Amino acid sequence: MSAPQPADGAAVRPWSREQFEAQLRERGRAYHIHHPFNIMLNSGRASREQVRGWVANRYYYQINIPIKDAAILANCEDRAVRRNWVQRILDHDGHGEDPGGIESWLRLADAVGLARAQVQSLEMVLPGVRFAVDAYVNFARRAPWPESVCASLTELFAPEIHRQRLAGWPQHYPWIEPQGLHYFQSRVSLARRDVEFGLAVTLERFGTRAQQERALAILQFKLDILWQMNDAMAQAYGVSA
Ligand code: AHQ
Repeated sequence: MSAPQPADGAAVRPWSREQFEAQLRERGRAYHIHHPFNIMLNSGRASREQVRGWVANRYYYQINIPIKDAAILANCEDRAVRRNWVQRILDHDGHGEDPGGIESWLRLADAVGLARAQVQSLEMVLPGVRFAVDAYVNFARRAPWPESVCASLTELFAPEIHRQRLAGWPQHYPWIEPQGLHYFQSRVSLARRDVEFGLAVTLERFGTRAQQERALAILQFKLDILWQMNDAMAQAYGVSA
């Protein structure tokens, strides 16, 4: 996607950092918090089958995050960036006494009444979810690492979606054992920490107007990945208005 060129052929001036950040944040209107399936889930109207389907399908996304992040590390020549980014893998795979986010997600599966073995078999993962997640991992394998950092910025909008779950699910879904929600609690602060670094890298590395427009296109690509996962689940499990 090339930047708009004025008639006289002069390059369009880049946005200031503040303007560029505002442009990135404005894309939050397409975040999956606004998808009908997520709205159903977070407003308490999901059935047990729909909640279980969501947990089993999102498990595929969760186990691929550290693989995606390892691809970014493999592409990144900048030691300072790698020193920061490696923490994301440890957060999900676990480290020392911390069992990690993937284990927390399996505890969420336990809490909603799914058998771990069934979730780990990936037999419930829908084609549309698998394709969307694989598109994200393959993007990170192929793209320059700053572009993959930019793609992670959908987490600009993640603290709110986690807070919605923590605020609503206990009374919406009393049948879910409360300790299963630990993952959402952990992500509120981790997402904020991760996004602070990712945003600083993106504002720094995407300097020309053409690069800034590219960053917006990358963010839209990742927003579409999250949206498509919800589309696939709505199609498979139904979505009540
Ligand atoms: O639990 C999530 C997570 O660990 C990550 C990592 C980050 C990335 O690298 O793209 N994105 C992300 C997200 C997580 N949870 C999603 C949710 O709705 O629970 C949100 C998702 C994101 O906003 O990209």
